[in-house]
Amino acid sequence: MPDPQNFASPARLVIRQSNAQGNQNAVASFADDVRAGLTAQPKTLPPKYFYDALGSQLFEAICLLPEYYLTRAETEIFERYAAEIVRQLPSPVGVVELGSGSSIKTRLLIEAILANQPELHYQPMDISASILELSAEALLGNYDRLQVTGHVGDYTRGLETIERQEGERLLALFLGSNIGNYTLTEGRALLKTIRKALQTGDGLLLGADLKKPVQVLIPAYADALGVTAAFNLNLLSRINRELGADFDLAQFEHQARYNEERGRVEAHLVSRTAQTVHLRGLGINIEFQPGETIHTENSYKYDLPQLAALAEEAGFKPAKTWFDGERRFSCNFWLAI
Ligand code: AVJ
Repeated sequence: MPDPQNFASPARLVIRQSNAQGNQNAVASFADDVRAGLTAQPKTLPPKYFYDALGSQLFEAICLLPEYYLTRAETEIFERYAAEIVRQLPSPVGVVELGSGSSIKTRLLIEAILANQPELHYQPMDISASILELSAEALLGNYDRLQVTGHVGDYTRGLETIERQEGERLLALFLGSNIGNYTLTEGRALLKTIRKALQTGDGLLLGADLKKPVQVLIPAYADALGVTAAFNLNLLSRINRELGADFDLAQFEHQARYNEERGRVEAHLVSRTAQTVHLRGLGINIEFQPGETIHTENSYKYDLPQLAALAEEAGFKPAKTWFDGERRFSCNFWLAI
């Protein structure tokens, strides 16, 4: 019998599909985005589609890899500084998180906040319904003073539905260098959208990976076990399943490249041969030259002046930055002004 005090009571959990038109619309935009990306020159696919149920779990596995230092570095920062981070805003605070995933690192911040106030309203948003539901249930089972309102879907839609309880400041979390998937221009626009959803006196905690030698970056995105390769190739498997395509995964190779000029790691799927792929659901065929790539992801790396400029352009005052012991990763607290 579950302890009634600790049982994940439905009253403390609400999960919304922020895509109001529901699932059919999501299928249509996946089809449109795949069509546009694969008929473009060079070929591209948006990284947000990595995160089906398997893709989200593969990403969790990536976070455990020895080469993928980002998650460990950010966790180290929270283990050391969580109390100081959450003290940047007066209590009571509510927490909003963009791209919450498993919410494992967030637990350290949740615990630090619950040490200062009796209850916490946590509003996670994620593109993956499965991981959002799993992590919300797990959190409610562990924290009986927590209330969770989850949003499944794109950040921009989720940000429109943010709730604020009486007298509370909001702390928005954008962790794990999730911002790195956006170009600097897109990132600036998203940060402005976040700022608009907040009020003056609220805060944003931005986890941003720092520029570093390519000898460290490439293994982080092309690990020896091949988990990142599986994560990247799973996008083709998702297209096969959801859009009736016939990608032969063995005919594509995962590749991570560092684009020095743009300051980003790029993930590609390289065609091993000349081949034609049939996308039955879209009624199109796509041809590949040997060595031709599909560019599936950018992971931008930042320096401190870049981050300061982004804060200012988006309407925030950078208040404090914390680093892991090896200064690989940064957590930046910005005050909405
Ligand atoms: C979740 C976007 C931060 O870019 O580092 C990890 C995703 N891709 N390995 C990143 C990812 C390949 C990750 N983000």
